[in-house]
Amino acid sequence: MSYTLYGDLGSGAFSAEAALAETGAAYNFELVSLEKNEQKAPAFLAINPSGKIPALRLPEGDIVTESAAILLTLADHFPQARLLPPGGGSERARAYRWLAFMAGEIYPMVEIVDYPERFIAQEPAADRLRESARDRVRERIFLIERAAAGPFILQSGFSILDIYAAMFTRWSIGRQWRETNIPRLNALAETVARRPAIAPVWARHFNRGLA
Ligand SMILES: N[C@@H](CCC(=O)N[C@@H](CS)C(=O)NCC(=O)O)C(=O)O
Repeated sequence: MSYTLYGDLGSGAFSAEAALAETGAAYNFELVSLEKNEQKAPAFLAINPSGKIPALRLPEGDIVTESAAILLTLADHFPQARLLPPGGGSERARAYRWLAFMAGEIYPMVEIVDYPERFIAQEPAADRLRESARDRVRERIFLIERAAAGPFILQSGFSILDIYAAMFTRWSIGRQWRETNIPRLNALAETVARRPAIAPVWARHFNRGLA
């Protein structure tokens, strides 16, 4: 039995797939097309009732949803991949802090940027809401830029935080803003994209090499 990852290219499924690639585990990728709204189809709602990707089916059959929970689960399943610093120490606490920050403070803003009409129906107001959410994403990513130890977020080295942060650099904020305002995270994303295990995953999801 292997893992099955449900997701789309360029989506939050990137983080789960990149972590899977780092572990060396066997997995299948089941496409759930956001363009076709398949995340809201009954077949997928039976997997994740919140109608969002990614979702991961574990080899034993259980489903894990929520990108941060998937990353933590994979770090637990494959300790030899060292996706997190050792448990109980201050670096682990720091890892939890910034993982929770990205999942709780940044990811929800991305839904507003992508689907402002879910929150306010009227056209001009929806556009203003989208831009305001984009500003919040930028402000919050900037906090990670400041907190990052460099070259990775944690002093202890590469972790799932770097995969997660690299993904957020590819959404909502815009290339020019990214290159001007978050040079350390920009470089970190390029480092993540070049990791041997992740490089093919990055290319599939973001399709344009390091663009
Ligand atoms: N809290 C969820 C958010 C997942 C999420 O918003 N995924 C996006 C794709 S990146 C999605 O499925 N959007 C489709 C929708 O909201 O209808 C997580 O961390 O996994």
